[in-house]
Amino acid sequence: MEPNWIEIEKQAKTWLVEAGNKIKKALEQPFTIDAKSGPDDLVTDVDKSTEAYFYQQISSTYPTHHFLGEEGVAKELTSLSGTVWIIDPIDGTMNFVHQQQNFAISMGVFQDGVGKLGFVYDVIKNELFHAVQGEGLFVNDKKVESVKERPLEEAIIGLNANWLVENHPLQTNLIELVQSCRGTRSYGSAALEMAYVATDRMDAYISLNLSPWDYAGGAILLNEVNCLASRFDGSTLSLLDKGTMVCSKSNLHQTLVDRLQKGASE
Ligand code: 2AM
Ligand code: CA
Ligand code: CA
Ligand code: CA
Repeated sequence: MEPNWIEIEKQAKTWLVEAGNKIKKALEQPFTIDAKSGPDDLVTDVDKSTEAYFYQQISSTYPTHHFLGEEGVAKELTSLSGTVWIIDPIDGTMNFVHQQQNFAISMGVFQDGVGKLGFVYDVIKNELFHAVQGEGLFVNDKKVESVKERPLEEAIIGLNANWLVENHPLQTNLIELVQSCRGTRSYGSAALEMAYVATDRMDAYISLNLSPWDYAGGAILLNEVNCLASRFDGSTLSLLDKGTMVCSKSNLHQTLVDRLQKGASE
């Protein structure tokens, strides 16, 4: 039976607002910070409690639905069949810790692997980007009509400058790309950066290593305004495995894939 998407959208919005309020409250008190894979890979107890909150709400309201989150509160997800919620409770944890802003909750709801509802919620700015498959993209419920296509030399590209100095096979291509575009930005939250491409604040965003919860919500937003998101080689993003990610306005996408691929094949 097809889920009631109107009801699920309403539920999801209610939970996002509630989770956002809990996060704002948590910022008023001390919270624990741990490093995961290294000093630039942080997690706090707020990341974990926020994910647990979504998992509890979703599993009690929709017991047949499945759940994938960064902090692993649910059991491992191995299949995309049925209704799957993919959630990053705090995207931009380093910003959360250091700036207490510029982070977002990211959420994508999929039916048999097809994106149905996407949400990126900037808790502090109170800016909710949300998309409904086939109905469009909205910023605080105001519809975004279209994005402007720009050539590479007029494009603003979001990326992390650390990738430019690391000894990576794609280093030369990334440097050439940065030299060819109008400018770069680095906001430190993949979900927000994807939302910014979808709302014309940037033209593209690239990352060498993202996980499904980083891009699940953003990819659904982008799809509704005719933007594209893929691996660097142009292949489809996996919702179960991590890897590279390039997203942009549709006309720019092939140019970026060609530029990024050049390094991969040499
Ligand atoms: P996170 O804050 O949820 O970890 C910039 O760091 C962007 O890359 C953020 O969206 C961040 O998500 C994501 N990211 C993915 N893998 C990361 C890692 N190993 N360390 C830091 N950030 C990571
Ligand atoms: Ca993380
Ligand atoms: Ca993330
Ligand atoms: Ca996270």
